Order: sequence, then structure tokens, then C-alpha cells
Amino acid sequence: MRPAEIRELFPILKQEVNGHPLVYLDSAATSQKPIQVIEALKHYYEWDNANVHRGVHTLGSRATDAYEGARAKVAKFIGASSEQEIIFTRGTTTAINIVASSYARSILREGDEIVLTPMEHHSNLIPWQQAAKATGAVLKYIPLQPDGTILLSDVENVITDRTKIVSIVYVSNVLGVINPVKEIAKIAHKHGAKIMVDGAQSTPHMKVDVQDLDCDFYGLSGHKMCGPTGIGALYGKKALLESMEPVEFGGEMIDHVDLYESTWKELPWKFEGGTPIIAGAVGLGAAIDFLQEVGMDTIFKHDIELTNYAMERMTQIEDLVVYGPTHNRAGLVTFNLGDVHPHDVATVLDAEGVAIRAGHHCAQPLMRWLEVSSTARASFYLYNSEEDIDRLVMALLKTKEYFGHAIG
Ligand code: 7TS
Repeated sequence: MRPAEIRELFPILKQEVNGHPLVYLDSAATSQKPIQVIEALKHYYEWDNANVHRGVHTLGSRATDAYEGARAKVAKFIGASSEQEIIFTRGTTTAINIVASSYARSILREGDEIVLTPMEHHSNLIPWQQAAKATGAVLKYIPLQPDGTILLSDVENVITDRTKIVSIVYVSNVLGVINPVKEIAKIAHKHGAKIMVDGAQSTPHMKVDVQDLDCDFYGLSGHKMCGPTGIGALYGKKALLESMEPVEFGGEMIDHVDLYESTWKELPWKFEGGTPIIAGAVGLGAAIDFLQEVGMDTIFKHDIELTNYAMERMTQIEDLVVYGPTHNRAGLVTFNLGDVHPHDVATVLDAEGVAIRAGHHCAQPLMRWLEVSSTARASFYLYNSEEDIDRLVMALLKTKEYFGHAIG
């Protein structure tokens, strides 16, 4: 893969920031968008824009075809067995909320267990806290090893016959850990529990096959995989989705409406009340085409190579602490530099044109587990190169020089 050629396809990356060519290392927060996606959005609004599923006019059918065509692309991209199993959502957060408010609340009884890990993003934590409060279910956590990974023996111990739902992140947005979700799904199913996978960070970087994983639900965010903001998807096994009540009621999701009673459309539309995120879906479809053209295996390999290179170079910086495992990690490095506040690190880096994220990364319980209040994080994607890592390292050395008194 040639990151320099790929980078050319991302107009935003051609600019200078604070007098330096931009090095964007915050793709775990949101990825940049290739020209193909920008053009698809432009084309949609310039030629096809209309509401879907209602108009008999030409633009209406073009918009409907584009929207439903995007659904077919998402289904194929993650290996769903049918388009009916793909619900368009705003992103992973909404996907998890649908499962936690519809499926979970209808099946959970007092004393039932929801199993999570302490590495979850708030989006895969708070919806379950709320579901537990509403039903009397209890939350249980698979413990983390010192390097942030989990052991299958612990998964075996924590999941019991009282467990009804296991919800776990595939790739951690802080530790970079890749969790063995296929094995965890097996254990969950052995106990009759369902498993939801938070795919916000895995879908952009690796080949995902929901049928191979045998997960019951899977959530993804378009904006982290070269698509626009405001669009994502919930995958669910058809029988489960069919058994669930919608969470939003209104236009588009109904079949027959009476003054006192109404019925719902079939899947997937019963979960898509109101005018859907049509342009967003079209943009996501274009992003999927783009990612597939590059190849998910190529992207994964590239991200891992960059991470290994970054780990090698960054761990040579005295007083720099990297969090998470040393191997089998995805394309990001979370770190602290001595006692320098991560926001100060990010500010100095920004002055050098290097964009990273600093903060708690929406994982406050994990920050407490790491015994820090916040960290800095550099995250990589297909447009990043070794030169970007070199620029990061140079900027970190400059930060160290600048804050010399706070280090060591
Ligand atoms: N789950 C994980 C693992 C995430 O990393 C994120 C977003 C979400 C869920 C929520 O996704 P959304 O698209 O619904 O917001 N993570 C981050 C991040 O690490 N920095 O900014 C957003």
C-alpha cells in the first residue's frame, strides 16, 4: 500500500496547520473523508435528493435506490446474511442504545446479569447501566490483566446461566486491545446469553464477518470508516430484530395506522422512524466502496505495521509511558509523557501541525483502572505513513524539551 497516493485522495490532509503540513493522528475520534465520499454526497444533493420510500417520481426512486443500495453494501461489508439485518442509525452509540432499550429491557428480569469489561467506551456502558436500573438486572465485569487484555478463563468464570447479555468492544479505543469476540460469543451462547459487539473501532480497520463471529448484535459508526458523520448501523440477527419493539415511532416505520392502534413495517424499516439519514447512507456506501478497493486486509496490515513502528520509536523516548499490550494491538498508541498534562502535550503537538487526542477518551472507568486522569492518544489510518510517526516523535521530543522541568 502506498499511503502517499492514498493521502492524495483526502483533500483535507493537503493543508498546513500552524505553518506545518498537517499530520492527522486522530482517526479513532473520526477519520478523514476521501474525495470519493465527498463527491458522492455532492452528487446525491445535486442530482438525486428526494425523500425515500414514498415518492413515485424519478428522484424519489433514485434516492430510495441509493439509500437501499447503501444498506446492501453495509450488509455485504460485514457479512450479514440479509439487508433486513441492517438498521441505519446515527452511529455505534445509537446502535447500542436500541439494543439496550428495546431488546434488553424486554427480556431482563431482576437478578439477571449483563456482562461488560472495564475497557468499554461510555457508549457501551451507560445504556447498560440504565437498562440494569430499569429492570433490576446487575452489571458484572470481566477483569483486565495488567496489560489491559482479558483472559478467556475469566470470561468463563464471569458469564453464568444468569447472564442474558454480554456487550463488549472488539477493538478498544484506548488500549488498542483486540478482544477475542468469537470465543466470547461461544461462551455467551453456551449459557444462553446474547452478545452485542461494539464495532466502532474494528469496522474501519479490519475485515469483519458477523456470521463468522456469530455475534447477535453489532454496532458501527460511518464517520470512523471514511464515511460522513451522522450515519452508522446496527446489525442484528433477523429473528432477534423481529422479536424486538421499535424505539422510535412515527412516519416511515408504520404499516397501518388507526386512531388507537398501529402496526409496524417489516425489517429493517420498523426501526427507522422519520425521514432517514439518506445522504449519510449514500456517503457510507461510497466509503465502503473505497475501503474495499484498497482492501481491508491491506488496511489492517498497514495499520499494524505503523503501530509497531510507532511503538518501537515512542518507547525509546525516555519518560514516555505507553498503555495497553505490546502485541496484538490495533492502530493506536495511548501514552503519557512524564507528568506533562496530556492537553499540554496535544497543544505543543498541534503547534507542530500534529493532531492527536488528549483526555479520558470517553472511558473514565478505564482511566481509573490505569490510575491516570487522562492520556494522550495517537491513532493511525490508511493515509498515515512512517513519516507521520517521525513527525510525531520529533514533536514529542520538542514537548519534552519544552516541559523539561515536569519530566523525570
Ligand atoms: N465505542 C467505541 C469503542 C468508540 O471508540 C466510540 C467513539 C464509540 C463507541 C462511540 O461512537 P459514536 O460514533 O457513536 O460516537 N470513540 C471516540 C474516541 O475514541 N474519540 O472520540 C470518539
